[in-house]
This record gives sequence, C-alpha cells and structure tokens, in this order.
Amino acid sequence: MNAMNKSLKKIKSLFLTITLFFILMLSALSISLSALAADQTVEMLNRLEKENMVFSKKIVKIDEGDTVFWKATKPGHNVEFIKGGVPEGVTKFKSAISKDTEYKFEIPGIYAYWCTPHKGMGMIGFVVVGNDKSNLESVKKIKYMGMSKKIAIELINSL
Ligand SMILES: [Cu+2]
Repeated sequence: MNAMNKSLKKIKSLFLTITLFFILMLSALSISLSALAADQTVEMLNRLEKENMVFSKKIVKIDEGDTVFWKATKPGHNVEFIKGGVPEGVTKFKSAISKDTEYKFEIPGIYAYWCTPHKGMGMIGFVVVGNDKSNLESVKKIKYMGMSKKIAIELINSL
C-alpha cells in the first residue's frame, strides 16, 4: 500500500513537471512571436537619394494588428488609401496634410496608398498585412496617376 502511494506521488510530480514545462515553452513561444510583429515608421520626404516626393519605405510588411506611423518629416504630404486598392471592409482613410499620422491594420491584405498632392509625381506606397495578397488583382486595376504608373508596376512586382 505504502509503495503504491509512493509511486502515485512520483507520477503526480512528474505530471506536474511536464505541465509546467509546457506552460513555460508556450509562454516563451508567444513572447518571441509578439516580438516579430513590429510597428513601422515611414517618413514623408521631399527628397530621398535621386527621387523627389517619396515615402521613405515604399513597401511595408506587417502582421495583423500592427500599426504604421507616417512621420511628416517634411510638410506638404499626407496619406490617402486608394479607392479599390484596399481589402474589402476597409473604410476610407485620408490624413491631414503636413501632419503625422498612424493607422492600425486589422484586416489582412494589400493596402495601396498615395500622397494626395503628389500622386502624379509617384508618391505612393504599399502595406501588406499578414502576408495576404488575395486582393492583388484589384490593386493591379487601380488607375495610377502620372509617374505613379511605372512605380506602381515595379512595386507590385516585388510585393
Ligand atoms: Cu507628398
């Protein structure tokens, strides 16, 4: 009877150790996963290397729930989601000119945006959320303005 109790105790403590081990492993995993999901900052610039009127990062890849911050490093710019260039269910977004802005991306997919005053000068950018490219065809169908056409094709090909 005593021996049986002892082995039962051993099994119980072993079970407890295993459970604890798994809890620790799971929490370590979730910490490393959340560390991968990082918010991003994009600067609105008048010049970057040889280009005029540009976003400092033209393609940003993030996870669902991440936020992108656009810094009005130079005045005269804004961020406007292009009609037909965002996933279904996303509402219109247009920030004030010369102001910092941010957007929390909850819906996965491709988001095409431009700077309203400089869309004809090629000031456009893309955000890909959750590596979801299911709306690629509609993003390709957008009527890009002026210099944005050539830049958009190049960017779409490297999404
Ligand atoms: Cu601009």
